[in-house]
Amino acid sequence: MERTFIAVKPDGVKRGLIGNIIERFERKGYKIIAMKMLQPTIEIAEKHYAEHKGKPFYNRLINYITSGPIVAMVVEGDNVVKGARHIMGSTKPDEAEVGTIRADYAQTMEYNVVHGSDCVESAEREISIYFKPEEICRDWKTTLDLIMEDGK
Ligand code: IDP
Ligand code: MG
Repeated sequence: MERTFIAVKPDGVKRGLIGNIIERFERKGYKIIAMKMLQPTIEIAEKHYAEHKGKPFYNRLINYITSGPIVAMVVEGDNVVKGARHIMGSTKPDEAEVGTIRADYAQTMEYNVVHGSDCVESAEREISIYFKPEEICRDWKTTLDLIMEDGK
C-alpha cells in the first residue's frame, strides 16, 4: 500500500487546527500509521526542504518550519500521495479549490498550514527523515478490517 508523509505545519499547530487537519485525512479512509509532535531542528528542516535550497523564499521557509512544533504523520492508502495533495489543495491558498485544507484555512503561500509529499520517492525520503522504521505501526487493522475477517 502506498504511503505519504503529511505534517501539520507550525502555523496549523499554533492556530489550533491539528484536529481539523487530521480529520480530513481520516474521513477519507486513509490510515495513519505513525504520528508525533516535534519541533524540527534546522538540520531536519534543511534535509526536508533540500530541493528548495537557493530559492528566494528558502531562508524564510526554514525559519517558518523550525518556528514551533509540527505534527508529523505517515499516512497509508490507495494512491495516497496524489489523493492527499488533492485534499490539501494548491500551494497557493488563493488558487486552491474550495473545500481543500489550504483554501479553507490559509491566506498566503508562505503560511499554508499543511505539508504533503509530492511523489512516492519524496514520500519515502521524507518519512525516513522524520521516522525510524520502528516508529511506524505497519500491521494494525481497522475495526472494519476485523469485522470483515470475522465474516460478520
Ligand atoms: P508544496 O508544499 O505545495 O509542495 P513547494 O513548492 O514544495 O509546495 O514549497 C514548499 C513550501 O515552501 C510551501 O508549502 C510554502 O510553505 C513555501 N513556499 C513555496 N513557494 C513559496 C514562495 O514563493 N514564497 C513563500 N513561500 C513559499
Ligand atoms: Mg513540496
